[in-house]
Amino acid sequence: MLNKNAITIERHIIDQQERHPGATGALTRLLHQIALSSKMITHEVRRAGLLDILGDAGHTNVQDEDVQKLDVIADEVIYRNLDHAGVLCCMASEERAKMIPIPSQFDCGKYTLAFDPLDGSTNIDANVSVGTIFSVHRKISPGERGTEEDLLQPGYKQVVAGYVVYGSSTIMVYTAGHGVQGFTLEPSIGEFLLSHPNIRIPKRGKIFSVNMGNYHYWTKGVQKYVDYLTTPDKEGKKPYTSRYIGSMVADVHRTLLYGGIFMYPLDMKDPKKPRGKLRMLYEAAPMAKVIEQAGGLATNGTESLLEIVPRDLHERTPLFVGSYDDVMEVGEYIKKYDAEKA
Ligand code: AHM
Ligand code: MG
Repeated sequence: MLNKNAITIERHIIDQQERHPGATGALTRLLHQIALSSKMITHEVRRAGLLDILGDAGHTNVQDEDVQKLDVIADEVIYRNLDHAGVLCCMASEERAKMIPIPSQFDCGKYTLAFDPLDGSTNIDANVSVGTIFSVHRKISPGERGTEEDLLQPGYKQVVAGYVVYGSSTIMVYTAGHGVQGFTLEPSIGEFLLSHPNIRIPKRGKIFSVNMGNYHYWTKGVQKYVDYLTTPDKEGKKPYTSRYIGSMVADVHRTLLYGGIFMYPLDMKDPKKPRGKLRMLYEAAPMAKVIEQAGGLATNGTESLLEIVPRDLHERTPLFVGSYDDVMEVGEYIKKYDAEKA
């Protein structure tokens, strides 16, 4: 039996809408459709070990049917749940090179959606947590249909941002600009229930999260910072411990709950072409919005991730997100050691 105090995501979203008397309900509908998509993706992810689902796109299963990769399935689920809802004017997905228009037979709405349907999907064969990331902006271009201009807006203008972790349970975390709420999927009734109200990230943490295999490709500032985190202090104590799943949604979710820092720094392997890995629009910006709404900080090492205006849909960026003090501190190392190269 459901506790009478349990708050479903539907009720929570409607309560929020009622606080804004002029609201049309479009955002409510959009969040409903995202929650619905994540329930459907949960269903697919939970079957990931089964023969028909696993394997690369383009392969065939035992019945000689085409096998689709889970990230392709997740992309299709989100697209199909939102193309006809009348709330979006266009979409962008990690899975698709170009902007996704709303088909001409459907009405356009006043929002855009950028999403990573299944982040960390290279881990899926090992049963490691994966996630969906989403970012919503308000349409700014004058015409009826959406354009890239509507998607290429800075992160601070996001109306809604969030993610879903498909882990030991499915958790959806989102912000609509008034704090961060987390909902856990109760599988027996298929409802997301408010399990983490008003999440606040600790001001400083004790965990750092980064792919240490890339150490030699980082800038000096990042190397010095990680050296500092891993070197015992004068009393022989090592204040930080390391955790790296390699699935950003899971790594950021842990960072949000426990504090600390998650980083994907600039890669200097080819010094002429330094590059970040994570994508601004549907990976970095929404995570930055969630972290900052919870009281943390998100930068590219030198500037706020939320201030950056992406120039193309799949632009990449270095990323440092987490507890306010920890992200400030890495910024000080970068300023001190890398400034002359910037
Ligand atoms: P993807 O969008 O292709 O799944 O790549 C993004 C993922 C993130 O989830 C994760 O933080 C990162 O790539 C891991 O990269 P690496 O294996 O280089 O550490
Ligand atoms: Mg991704």
